[in-house]
Amino acid sequence: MKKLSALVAAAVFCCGYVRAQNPLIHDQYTADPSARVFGDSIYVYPSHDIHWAPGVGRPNWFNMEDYHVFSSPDGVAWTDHGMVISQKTVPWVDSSSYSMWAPDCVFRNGKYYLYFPSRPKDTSAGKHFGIGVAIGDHPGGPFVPQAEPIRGVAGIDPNVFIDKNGQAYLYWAEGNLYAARLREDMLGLASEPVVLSQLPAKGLKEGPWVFERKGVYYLTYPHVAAKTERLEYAVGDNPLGPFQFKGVIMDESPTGCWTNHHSVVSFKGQWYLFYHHNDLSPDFDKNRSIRADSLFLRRMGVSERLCRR
Ligand code: FUB
Repeated sequence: MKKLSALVAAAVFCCGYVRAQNPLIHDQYTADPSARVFGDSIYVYPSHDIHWAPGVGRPNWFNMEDYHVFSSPDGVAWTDHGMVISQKTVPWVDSSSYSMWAPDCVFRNGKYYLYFPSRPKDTSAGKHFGIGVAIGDHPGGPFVPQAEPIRGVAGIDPNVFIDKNGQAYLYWAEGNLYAARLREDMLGLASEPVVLSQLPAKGLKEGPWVFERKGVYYLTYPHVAAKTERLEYAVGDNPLGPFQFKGVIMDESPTGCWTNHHSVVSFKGQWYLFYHHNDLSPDFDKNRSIRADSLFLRRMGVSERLCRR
């Protein structure tokens, strides 16, 4: 058995002799990290958990009113680019919902497109989460939100994958995982949504993240197979599936954090898994903190497995 790597991912970003420590951000809660490489830096687009208080959100639940963006040239020193979107400034969002959940950001045609879910002002059609887009000239913002959410999409956890041929795809979650082609302008769907139904049927799946390596499309996602979310992956030869379940990248949180939301990115020759636990809030798992570990592909007989160690 030839191992592609035998190293254990004990710490993050082994750049030179410097090692960053998990969690990555200490002065605020951060969750749902979507990591992207833009230029020479890695950018992370997380959710921003805050404490509940009277008039601020809902007790014992996720409370998120805005997004901050973070970047780093080495994974060690992180710059907070400040608040880039607030629930108060998105025309279609219920500004008292504190529901600015997991976002993602991609670069296309000279612009940065930030995708984010939130509760719409109008929920009369039973749509409790819409997904919107905001456009910026810089990965650190500011971003200008579109007036309306994406038509035909209800759900959370947007992820955008742009294939080598330039076709962009939107993935999202609503109990199940969904996918559709995006239009060239990145602001609307170009195909009917499909359910990625070939995955384990039982247990909540959310937080899809798709990437491609050597012609193989990897779909990675949190799944509640037992008590809390673990990170699994499946592979396919088409961005719209079918995807075949392959295994577990990361087991349930040792600290009991019910959610785990992740992204996978290659930066300066190393693959990384970004995810969250609740390191800074051990007694309340909805005030979370982002982390990152190295990620490896190991050869197992004739096939390859995605492993954290
Ligand atoms: O952060 C709120 C929700 O928790 C996300 O949308 C899910 O993926 C889970 O992490």
